[in-house]
Amino acid sequence: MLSTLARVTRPALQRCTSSVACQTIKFCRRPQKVSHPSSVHPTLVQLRGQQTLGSSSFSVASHSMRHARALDEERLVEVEWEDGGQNLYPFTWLRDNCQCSLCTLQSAQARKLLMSDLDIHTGINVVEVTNDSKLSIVWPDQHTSVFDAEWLKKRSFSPEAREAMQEELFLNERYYWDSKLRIPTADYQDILHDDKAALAWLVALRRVGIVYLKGAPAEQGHVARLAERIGYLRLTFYGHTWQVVDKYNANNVAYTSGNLSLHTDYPALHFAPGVQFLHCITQAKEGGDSEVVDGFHTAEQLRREDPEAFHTLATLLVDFTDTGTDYCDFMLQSKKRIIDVNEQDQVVRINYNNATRDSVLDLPLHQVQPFYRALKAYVNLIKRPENMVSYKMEPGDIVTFDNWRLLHGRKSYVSTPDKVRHLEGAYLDWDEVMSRLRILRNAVN
Ligand code: OGA
Ligand code: NM2
Ligand code: ZN
Ligand code: ZN
Repeated sequence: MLSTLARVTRPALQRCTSSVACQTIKFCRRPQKVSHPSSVHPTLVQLRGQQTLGSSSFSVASHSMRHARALDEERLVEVEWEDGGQNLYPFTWLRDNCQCSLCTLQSAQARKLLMSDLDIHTGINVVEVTNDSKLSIVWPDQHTSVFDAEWLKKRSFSPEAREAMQEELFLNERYYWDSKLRIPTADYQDILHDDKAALAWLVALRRVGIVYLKGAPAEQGHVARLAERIGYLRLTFYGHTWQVVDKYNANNVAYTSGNLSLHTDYPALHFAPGVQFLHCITQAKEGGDSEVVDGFHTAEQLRREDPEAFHTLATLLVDFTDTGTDYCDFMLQSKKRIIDVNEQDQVVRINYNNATRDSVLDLPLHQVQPFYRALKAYVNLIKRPENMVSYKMEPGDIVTFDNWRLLHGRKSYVSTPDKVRHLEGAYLDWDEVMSRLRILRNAVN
């Protein structure tokens, strides 16, 4: 079980490998090293009675400037800090980011300075450190800029500082997991009323990809209430929220009592919902169990075990389709890679629902069989018991998860007239979730 900060900073876990003997959650550093300079400490957040998770970083140390000088040749300002460190700031960047009320609309914290008014070859007339340890610059046109020390330090261009800032903003470090995961769990009412609990929830949702909430009333309306805690939910053709029940003439396989194989929701949308909530209102007597898998962890396993299959799924565009009527009528088509990687070749999104994968397959003949082989290899891998976590939802439970990362499924169930299985679902997007996370972090710290 993940419990100590030491685990978070241990370089041995810089990369997740299945050979690394991690009991429950693997803390996965992205392939490029992410380090925490001394000014940045990961905080700990506790989810009730569960594991402790590393939170986002935030600065605690205060920095003051010893000295500053202009390196006119390189057009850089060199700042020397009291602790002995030095940082370099380009003239052009400093002028562009002048914080005065002529250059910045303070009420919006937005730039007023226009590109047409920015001289990208500007020199500097005077540089000095003020008595209250601020950087003061007089530009050739006599315009003056004053920069706060802490503000400058956070925006340092050193690789370590850039990495720390990006991690603070986006929390992109993930804990990879397998069947040994104990799903982080919290109380629904705590999440609604306690900012610390809400922050811990969202940090775990980001880092682990799934958080289980207990104690919600077993009635409709609570996924919407939870979305309001964050901001607003994501409307789709299935409505603001949607009812997962066995429906006559179902417009989606989810609305039957059949088995749902591991999938991500809505690959038929080019911008699939980032986050999903599912609230159990009533459960079937027989069947209806849930399954979840870490899509990033299993994709990395595929990359190691079957690089060719990984490459195929990370390269070929697959058509998805969804047609019907619900919130209104719809006829969706999309083209997605089943494994999405970013510019640094890191897995950043899984797009896969076998039910909405189109019969239209826009591939040259010779790539058809290799595609099926690759997909089969990935599906066999995600289905492995050692990768899967299973649970059966009870009325009042809400599962919240990263729909860009997790694959989820459900066992078939038996519908009886007296006990109708009913889940209410809703989608959100990561931008809104991360926005609330940052606000909560500021409020809590
Ligand atoms: C869905 C889904 C899970 C369940 O509706 O897309 O995955 O347990 N449902 O019914
Ligand atoms: N529902 C649950 O990709 C999908 O069609 C997922 C979406 C119907 C809103 C199911
Ligand atoms: Zn200015
Ligand atoms: Zn689903």
